[in-house]
Amino acid sequence: MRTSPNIIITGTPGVGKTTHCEQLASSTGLTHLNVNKVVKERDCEDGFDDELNSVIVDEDKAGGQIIDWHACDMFPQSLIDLVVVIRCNSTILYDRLKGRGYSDKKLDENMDAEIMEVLLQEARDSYDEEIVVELQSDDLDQIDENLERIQTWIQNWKKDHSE
Ligand code: DAT
Repeated sequence: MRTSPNIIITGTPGVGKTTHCEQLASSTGLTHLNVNKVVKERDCEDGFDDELNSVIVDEDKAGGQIIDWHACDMFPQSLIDLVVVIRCNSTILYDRLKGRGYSDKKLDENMDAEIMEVLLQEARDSYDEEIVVELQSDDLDQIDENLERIQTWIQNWKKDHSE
């Protein structure tokens, strides 16, 4: 039985996943699991799903992982309490990705993914609709609003799951 929730923060590259996860980890004490880093460190492109799930299951049996990745369908529903899909206005996202030095091809792919709501659809296909929320991250005020909402959700989850 988890005493802290496991939360996925997903969305197209550049929407603000890591920014949200880092701030949430510091304000709530939950663990920021940057899957990009895990994948690189463990070189686990093969047998990927098993490796990743074992990280979540083993590293902290009490839960409390904030999973930061641009995909979400490999984590079983039984391990996940909330899926946050971060969204971004496409003009703003274009500037952010351009600023990262993405190639035109990579830019086009990611812009298409955001406009076509690929990650939102993946989340809705993979998890119960009541645990999937979509939050906008175009400006700094929206980050603050989102963080407040997620923090309140975490507090309520802990209250509901104590005793
Ligand atoms: P991701 O982890 O989804 O790839 P990120 O957190 O690294 O995205 O953010 C990409 C860049 O955009 C980074 O320079 C921070 C900035 N950013 C993210 N969300 C923002 C927001 N709501 N307002 C302003 N800047 C934001």
